[in-house]
Amino acid sequence: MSADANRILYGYWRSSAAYRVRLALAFKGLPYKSKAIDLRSGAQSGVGFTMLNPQGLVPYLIDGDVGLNQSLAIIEYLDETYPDPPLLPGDAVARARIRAAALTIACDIHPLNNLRVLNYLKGPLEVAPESVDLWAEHWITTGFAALEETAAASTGLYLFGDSVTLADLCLIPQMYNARRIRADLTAFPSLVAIDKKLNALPVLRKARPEAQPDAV
Ligand SMILES: N[C@@H](CCC(=O)N[C@@H](CS)C(=O)NCC(=O)O)C(=O)O
Repeated sequence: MSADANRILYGYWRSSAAYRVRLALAFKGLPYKSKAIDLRSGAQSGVGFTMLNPQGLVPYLIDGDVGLNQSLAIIEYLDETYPDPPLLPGDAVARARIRAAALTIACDIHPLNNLRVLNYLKGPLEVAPESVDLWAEHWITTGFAALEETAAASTGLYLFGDSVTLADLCLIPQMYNARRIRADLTAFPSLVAIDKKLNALPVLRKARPEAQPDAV
């Protein structure tokens, strides 16, 4: 296992991809140092950070002598390296279903609402700010409509029963984002209920955006 002092997470308090990784680290009880990359100031594109992650996106995790980007790859690395408690429990089918729900958020919702995408719409494409908000809400609610069925079918407390999984760690930040843009969540009562139960877990509290050192 890597020394705790050598675990560093580069993130931003409101980054939902970084929030996923903070949740995984908190869930597994893994200590780390936070290094804030101020996305509003464009620090993600500066040479200091792109030397680490040429994509210019947070999160980026250093764990000992390992450096990793992409939140889901990071979380799966953590899950394989520090397996207890597991974030992908069950057999191959159960794990595939958890990954599918996580990817619905991480691939089909979140990228369409990322800062650089919204900035491109507002800037070079000259889309009106209110239309950009509609764009963001549209892709969140389109993805949530499918996830609501998963949530409603769950026989336990969370998206896949009574164990917190990778899918739940993706849901929490996406719900946070949805509320930030004041998306109408009335069509998603099961997702709202699960998110509430997840947010009540003390172990996950320190991962919240407002608990981060760079929160303003
Ligand atoms: N697929 C990547 C997405 C990472 C990502 O988009 N991060 C956002 C913050 S949530 C970012 O760094 N945005 C900077 C920008 O858009 O310029 C992951 O899951 O890690």
